[in-house]
Order: sequence, then C-alpha cells, then structure tokens
Amino acid sequence: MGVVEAFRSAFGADPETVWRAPGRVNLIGEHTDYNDGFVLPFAVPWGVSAAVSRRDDGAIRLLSLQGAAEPVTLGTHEQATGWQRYVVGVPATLVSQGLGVRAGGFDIAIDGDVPAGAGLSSSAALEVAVGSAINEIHGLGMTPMEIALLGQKAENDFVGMPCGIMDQAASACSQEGRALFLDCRSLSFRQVPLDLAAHGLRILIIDTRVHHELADGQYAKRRADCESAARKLGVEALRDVTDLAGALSRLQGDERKRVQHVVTENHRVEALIGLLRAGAITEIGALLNASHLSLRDEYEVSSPELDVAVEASLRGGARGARMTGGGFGGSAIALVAEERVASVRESVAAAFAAKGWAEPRFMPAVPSAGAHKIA
Ligand code: GAF
Repeated sequence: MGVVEAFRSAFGADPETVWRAPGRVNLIGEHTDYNDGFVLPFAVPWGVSAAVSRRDDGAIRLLSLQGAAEPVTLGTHEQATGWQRYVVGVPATLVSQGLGVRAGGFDIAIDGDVPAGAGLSSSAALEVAVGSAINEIHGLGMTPMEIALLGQKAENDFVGMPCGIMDQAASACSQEGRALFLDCRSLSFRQVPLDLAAHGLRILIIDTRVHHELADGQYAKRRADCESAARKLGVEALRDVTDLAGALSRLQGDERKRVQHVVTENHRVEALIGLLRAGAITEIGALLNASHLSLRDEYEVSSPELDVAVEASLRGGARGARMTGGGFGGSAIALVAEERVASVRESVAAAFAAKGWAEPRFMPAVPSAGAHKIA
C-alpha cells in the first residue's frame, strides 16, 4: 500500500499534500559542518514520503507504514517517542519560533525506504519531508534551506542531537546528478555535476550493518572539543584557522587532533571541488583515502568495520574509499571503476567473513533529487 492509500484508510480522507525527501551520503567534508566549514554531500535514491493534512483540534495523529498498523494520537509533542520525535519536533519548532502554526494539529502518514541503521540520514529525510509539507499547507513561504534549518533545529531541540546542517541541507536542496557544495557558515551552496557514469565510475555504499552505541555522546564530545579549541585559538570557528602549524603548537591532546582533522578536511573539500571543476573525477580517490585516515586517526570516529570496509575496497581495486557520515558504524563509500565493482564487493565480503562479521550490504549511490512534492 502506498502512503496516500494508507493515509486515506487511517484517517478517512485524502491528504492535503505529499512530499518526499531523500537521505544522503557525504562525498567529503566530514565533521566540518558545525565548524562553519565546507561539505559535499549528495542525496541518495532512498527517502521518506510524508502525507499530511491539518487538523483543527490541536491533536497530532501519526501513522508509519513501517510501524504499528494503527495510528497513534498525541495530545502534545512531549508524548512523542522514538522516530515520532523527529516528526512532531518540526511543528513544535515552528510554534516555538512564533511562526503561527499550532502545536499538533496534523494527520501525518509516513513511508520510508532509507535502509535502517545505515547512517544515510533517514532522520533528516523525515524532518525535511514533514517540514516541506507543513510549509506548503500553511503557506509559510520557506526556502528549501530554511526548511533544512527548521529540521536541524527540531533535531537539536526536540531530539537532543546537536547535529550540524549538512544532512538536512542535502535532503532539502540536492538536485539529481549533482553534489551539493555547501558553505556551512554563509549557507550559500552550488550544485556540482557528478557524472559518474560518463567516467565509467560508481560510488558504492558499503553498509557495515553495525552501529556502535557510544555514537551519540561521542558526537557531542567532538563538537565540544572543537568549540573549546576555537575559543583557545581566539577564532569564531575552526573554519577560521589559517595557520595550522601555529594553531597545533598552542593545543594538546584531543583538541590538537580534532583541529588537525577539521582544518585539513576543509582543504580536502576545496581540493576535490577543484578536481571536479577540472573534469578530473577519476583523481579524487587520494582525497577520499586521506579523509578516512584523518577521521580514523585524528578525529577518532571510525570503527573496525569501517576500516576493514575501506581497506578491503582498496585491495579490491577501488580508486578511493572512506567512511561517510558521523561514524562509529554505518556506511563507507568507495569510488570504483565499473569493471572493478564485482572485485571490490568480493574483497569486502571476504574480509568481513574472515572476521566472522555479518555480510555487509552493498548499494550503488546515485546522486538523486532533493525534497519534492509527489501528490
Ligand atoms: C552527522 C550530523 F548529523 C551531520 O550534521 C554531520 O556533522 C555529520 O554527522 C558528520 O559530518 O551526520
């Protein structure tokens, strides 16, 4: 059953609107977004559809096609649990910003096909799909970037995850066939053509199927390390460090390592953009590899499974590979010539089997459209 039929059978009427918003992978620029830096994500073909109508009584009724057969009714946003928080956080944030939307007051049906636990930002897809639908039916006139900011604030304030803007921006603003080059300080962005097929290339997502539970606290800790280092260096954000050697000489321990990663990662994003602009996409592999080593050794957010996925991809003939997203599990990406895809998959599968780990899942990452209305 599709999301419109499910909405109709649960709520007895057609939805006012239906929006679909995608998940993302990040090509490069990891843990730079909350340091006012640069990122280069793109939307993936999997996403979340949200069918939405207003209600007059202030209640919110929620149905997930991947959840219980019956909708839940929430009197207030505080009653939301689990995935529901990402949904109700969006109207609750609009209310808290005084944008004239009543708390609750919606019927919402959700249908998602982002592979669960793969680190492909199903939460951002959920926020952006719901935000886009509410924006339309309330006539709020928000831009896609404003909807992304709304989703980020909902996740920060109502879910308690201090994420940056990358995932929601990728979901809201991406275009098919392009990556999104985003300056996370000014929020200006450019759509960068990523014609993999024309160069005989694929980006393979390797889902390790592992998510280490320490992830959430560690994300906040990385962010706090960066903010503390920026204060010590007297800069607004690590984006503003221009003398890396000088900065490193003034820091110690974790903060020193975090700064090393963030500053060099920003340079890698710009270098990769330069190669794409020169039509040299086949040459970006070394930057992907360097990004992974920096995330593993300086930022310390990789995991044994991600490291094995990257190393085995390279042994199998990938041109480059790295973990993607927040880390501590989830997915890696590998840039692979079409004729090497089978050998990369075999190499990674064999390496996982040798460790006694469950077989990883492989998916082609095709740069896809950002949020759009589907009904
Ligand atoms: C997660 C966050 F949600 C993003 O904002 C970003 O910081 C990413 O980790 C790391 O680059 O996906």
